Amino acid sequence: QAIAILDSGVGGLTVAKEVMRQLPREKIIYFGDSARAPYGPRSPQEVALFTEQIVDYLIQFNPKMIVIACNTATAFALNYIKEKVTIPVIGVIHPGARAAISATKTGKVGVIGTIGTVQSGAYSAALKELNPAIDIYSEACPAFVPLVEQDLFETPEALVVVQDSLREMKQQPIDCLILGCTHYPFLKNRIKEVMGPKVKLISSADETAREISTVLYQKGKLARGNDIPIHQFFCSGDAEMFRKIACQWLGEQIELTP
Ligand code: DGN
Repeated sequence: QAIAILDSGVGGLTVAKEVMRQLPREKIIYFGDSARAPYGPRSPQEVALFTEQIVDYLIQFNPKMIVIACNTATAFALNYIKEKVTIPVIGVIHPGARAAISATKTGKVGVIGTIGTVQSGAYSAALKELNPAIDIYSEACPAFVPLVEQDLFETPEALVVVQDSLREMKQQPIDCLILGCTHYPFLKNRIKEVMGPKVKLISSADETAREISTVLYQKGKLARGNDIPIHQFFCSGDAEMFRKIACQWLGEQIELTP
């Protein structure tokens, strides 16, 4: 049985890569909804509907758990999907919040994400639930996802966009910054260059992979045996673009069904 991972596009590959590293025996079935990305500016109802459609599709493969590797979809659909299916479902916001709480020394945490994620207040709620004294500075960066989906994240234009988008965040007294969108680790080097060495960047991928491991362990469902899993990738949009970005990010060839 596989772990099903979904995102609005290539962003969830940042989580998939970490799962491959931490849990190399686990097979992954990945769905990237590139045709309908970005989810950021869409209404909560629409994001919830798209997430439900993808979950319905992935459920046919009888996965052992579902990972909503998209912050926007986690903010708007995690609870709904949890009620709908009988297998474990996890999102990326609580793992990201936990990682930030353990990383911050000053209690001043920045959050960047899509418009939907930032407006939902989901990170603030998750951070405050863990520690009510945390100070949170959030900012939406709607220009980032299109850069990543179009494979422009290594270009000089990307640095300009990142500089512009983080101008205010750079003035904040934070000691760590949550990359609250699974696409943003693709821009990590650019973001680091702009924010400087004093701000620690937090991606939810590591902590999400750890949570997957805990859930599977508790359910007695961790993969055993020494077979190398063959992962399966599905994408609703430009297959060649998806393949190019995925191979580059994962450092291997992938089996992709458009
Ligand atoms: N990668 C998604 C997220 O983490 O929010 C959404 C990106 C998007 O579609 N705007």
